[in-house]
Amino acid sequence: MKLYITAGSPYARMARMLVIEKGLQSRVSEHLAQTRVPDSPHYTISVSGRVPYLVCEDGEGLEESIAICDYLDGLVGAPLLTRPEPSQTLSVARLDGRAASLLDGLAVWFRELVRPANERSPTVIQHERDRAERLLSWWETQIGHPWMNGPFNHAQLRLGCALAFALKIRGFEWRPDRPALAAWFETFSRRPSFVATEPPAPKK
Ligand SMILES: N[C@@H](CCC(=O)N[C@@H](CS)C(=O)NCC(=O)O)C(=O)O
Repeated sequence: MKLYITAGSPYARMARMLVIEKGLQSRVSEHLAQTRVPDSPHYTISVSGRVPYLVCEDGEGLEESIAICDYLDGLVGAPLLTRPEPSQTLSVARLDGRAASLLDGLAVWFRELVRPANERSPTVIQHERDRAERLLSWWETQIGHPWMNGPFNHAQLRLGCALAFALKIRGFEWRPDRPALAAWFETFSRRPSFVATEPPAPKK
């Protein structure tokens, strides 16, 4: 199978981590895609042009990081990504939603910052910074939730990749005021799959 990625994509990192977590390295090869440029060859492979994009064992493609992670998780061995019991569904949906919201907002913010200076919107940058600050402070109060500290799951994977991505935003240091979240991230960042997928430092 071919997994299309960019080195710095936090969404692709989720899928790349799952490949390692499930020991699927011999069945999944990584391929760098060119995104956000006109006429990228990637558009002939993935109609949306996004990463991660996995060409599955049936030869068809699949996008969306969580869908790819779930597919990989089901390929071999016991499932790694824990699913909520019916009684946990609502509280887990809240955690999943806020991890997704944090990551999606950070992606918009980061994308704005890497645009040419004359195309950047200060309004968008401020809006996304404020959203990130609010969500990170919410996570500081919620990170002790048992779902975030038990067996591995979507929310942990997405939050961990989001927190790492936030640290790639130059000048944005979320940890000093959020010691509980920082301690959780410190533990998360010791996962070998996380260490192995560390993206290169962004261009200055
Ligand atoms: N919801 C998608 C988001 C994927 C996404 O936005 N990926 C970015 C890279 S971080 C991308 O491919 N951007 C290329 C583009 O916008 O054309 C997922 O979870 O996989």
